[in-house]
Amino acid sequence: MAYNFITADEAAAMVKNNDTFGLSGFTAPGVPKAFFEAVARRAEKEHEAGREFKINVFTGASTNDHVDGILARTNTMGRRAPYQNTPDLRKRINSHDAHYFDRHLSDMAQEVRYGYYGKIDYAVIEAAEISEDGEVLLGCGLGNVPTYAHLADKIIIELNSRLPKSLYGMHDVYLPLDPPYRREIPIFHANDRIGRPTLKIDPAKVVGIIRTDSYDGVKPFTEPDAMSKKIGSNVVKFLLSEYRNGGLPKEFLPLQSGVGNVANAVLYDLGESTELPQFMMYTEVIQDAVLELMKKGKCTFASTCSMTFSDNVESELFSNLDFFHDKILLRPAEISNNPEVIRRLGVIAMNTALEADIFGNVNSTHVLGTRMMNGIGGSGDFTRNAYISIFSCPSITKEGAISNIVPMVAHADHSEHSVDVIVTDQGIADLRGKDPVQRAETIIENCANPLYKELLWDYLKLGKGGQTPHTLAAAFALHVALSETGDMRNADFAKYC
Ligand code: 0RQ
Repeated sequence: MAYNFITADEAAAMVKNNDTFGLSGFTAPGVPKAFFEAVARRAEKEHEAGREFKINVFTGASTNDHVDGILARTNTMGRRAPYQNTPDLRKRINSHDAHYFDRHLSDMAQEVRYGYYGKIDYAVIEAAEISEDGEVLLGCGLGNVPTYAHLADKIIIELNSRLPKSLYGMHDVYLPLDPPYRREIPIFHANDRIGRPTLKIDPAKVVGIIRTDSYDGVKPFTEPDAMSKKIGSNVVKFLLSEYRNGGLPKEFLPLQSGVGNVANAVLYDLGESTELPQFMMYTEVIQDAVLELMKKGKCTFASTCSMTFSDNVESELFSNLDFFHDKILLRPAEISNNPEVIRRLGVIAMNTALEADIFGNVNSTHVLGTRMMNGIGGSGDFTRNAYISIFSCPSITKEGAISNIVPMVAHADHSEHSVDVIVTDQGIADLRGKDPVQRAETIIENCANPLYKELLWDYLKLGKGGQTPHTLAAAFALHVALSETGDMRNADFAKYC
């Protein structure tokens, strides 16, 4: 079949107000880079002419400035799910210009297939290559592309000449059946391959191919700061002691790690440890540190949804693909984050909290319980199903004006029933087997910052009984003090009791 090569502006001219798009990719990699810039240009003209023009965007996870950034700045974003992390879009979400619903990443594809969110008008897919009969060689991030491509009425391909054809074989494209026909996901080791190396689409749906030529634009990895190093070294201390005490099997277990500085610091320290054996990763994102661990032979394999490498590291990967080819497998989000597989493999989950409370509940998403930061991402998929689930955060933020350990989280993403361990720069709180008061004592003693310890002990002592001795009127005293005075240290429980 002969495809129609078009410009991004020609593709954008086809778009109608309120169309819904499903995108390839997960974090910046694999996400389209030209089409939505053109849609934003079109939107500006429509808005100038006084016409309503917004689109709905469903992704794998966060995207890049070419999608979320530009659509937010031009106020073109309508509905958006399941995860984002762009400052401009965050503003639109918190002012209700964009309607964001924050879902577990493993759930999104099946929920779209179940019909929760209506029909998908277009799938927009970044590709390294497409054959005449519709075999698509995908880029460096998959997300929910198999589902979006399957359900969309029309498909737009962005053919990126930067992507080497030698990526062939690094993808594991798999679309499960839906209930009541769903079978087991047959992954028994992190490196089991279950799907196809390419995405098969119906070539008749392709309305145009846009040529592109750019990197994913992931910012270079910076050396972890002192706080991240302290937290990272405490996480590693905990893993090592578990390993020594037989709390983890001698073969070790696959790791999941979130994104950011702390995750990189943990991986770096794990690489330095001579005591820990080689390990695999079963995760949603791999960052620069993982390639280093692979070169050292410490990490032998990574199953992931995306290779979120900075541009330099991505170039290094592309020029050494022979070495990395059989060490990395890219899967769709509902497989990389699949609860059944995570539980079967016994994944060690390491994620980040905005704040944790003294009883072990975690807020990963809402600043002061109201303002959306990013979203739950894959943290819930892994936390709930992990062999052991670790949350880390600094003990204080903004030079001590904020305690990240609070009496009660102002929004709960991960409950006391799923969180096993909390780690800060101050230390480690192992919550397993402890009742709520014992958990509170451990968290205050080991994880709270000295600036806040007394305040948190005072709160615990206020309790008048019950298994979880909250004093409801005073539970948010630290948050209220932060919003009213700019500093949680001004909290005054006496005002409420
Ligand atoms: O603000 O940007 O003004 O400096 O929040 O905080 O410490 O830089 O932390 O970048 O690692 O993000 C939970 C948001 C942490 C992230 C979260 C302020 C702080 C700073 C950012 P500034 P840090 P990080 C893998 C799994 C959910 C998704 C997930 C996240 C800014 O890890 O989105 O886990 N997780 N996915 O100053 C007010 C507090 C605060 C606070 C920090 N308690 N109150 N502000 N800040 N704590 C990835 C995927 O799913 C793809």
